Amino acid sequence: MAKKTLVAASAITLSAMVLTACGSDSDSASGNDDGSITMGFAQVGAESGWRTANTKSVQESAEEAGFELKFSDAQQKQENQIKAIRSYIQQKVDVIAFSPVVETGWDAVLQEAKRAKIPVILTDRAVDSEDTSLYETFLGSDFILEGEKAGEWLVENAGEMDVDGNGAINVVQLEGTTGAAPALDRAEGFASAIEAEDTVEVVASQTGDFTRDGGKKVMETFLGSEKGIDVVFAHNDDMGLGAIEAIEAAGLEPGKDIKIITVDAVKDGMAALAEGKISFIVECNPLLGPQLMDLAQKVVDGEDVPERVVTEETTFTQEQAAEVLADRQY
Ligand code: GYE
Repeated sequence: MAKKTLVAASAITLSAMVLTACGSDSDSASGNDDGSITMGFAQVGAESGWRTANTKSVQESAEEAGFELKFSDAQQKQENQIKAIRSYIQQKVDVIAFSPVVETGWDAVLQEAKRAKIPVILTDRAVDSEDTSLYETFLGSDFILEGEKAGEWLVENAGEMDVDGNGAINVVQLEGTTGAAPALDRAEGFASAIEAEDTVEVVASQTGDFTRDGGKKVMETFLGSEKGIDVVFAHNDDMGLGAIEAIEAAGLEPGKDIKIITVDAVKDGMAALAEGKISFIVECNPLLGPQLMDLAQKVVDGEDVPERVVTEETTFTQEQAAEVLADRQY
């Protein structure tokens, strides 16, 4: 693992954090004739409610900042993202931003961008590369912390989570996309938080690819193969919502017969939490657009930016979800 060192910073105090600056390779005078910036943005796909909110945030913020945005949807395929990045290089955009679908396999295309002197910003997901000069900064959540928060809450609420009261909490895990930073890191954080707890065990774990349908299918399999499931830990709300469908179809009551913990806190997830079908949600903030445009402007202007910008997030219980649901924007 050669990820850049994690430096904690709140979303709001971004500009105060210019510790480990790395300057841009681009001309400070770059931009369109009218001085505006062209950004090529290679999105992962449209796999989840989180992603939809993220895309909207990026598009709206680009417009507000007066950027010209070239946007592509890779349908969760790395090869499509690589193609999109190559086309942005050909089109000589001022800055490339992308959310890498998986962590590995980016060095070649990022070297091409570097040779073309086009700065790259990682947004939402990290890459696992030895060469950290291949990108200017990484803006996104601390996914290990998110997994830890989920595991810690489970341990703190062990009594309630032991649905069959047999003293053993059997957890099934719905993983995100195989090889994606949030899937790897949430699993790692969760595992470390429950490690010391002998009574809690992950008895089965499989990818549902961050989609509702994927979560439903994997949960159907688990319901057939596993005995005495107490808890589902889903790496995102959508897979948790898919699991709810599978649990109900099996004649069981989600939130009562099987407890569910998820990550994201998008509106549909929060509604299921307020309704009692989900027990706890760790927030992952998709509204990265404003910070991304701010970082892109700085990078294109040749200003220093921090090498890591971590978004600020919280967690929600059922009561807290009920309080904020009406005002939830996404
Ligand atoms: O949690 C999930 C989405 O990369 C943080 O991707 C993002 C994750 C998010 O599909 O819902």
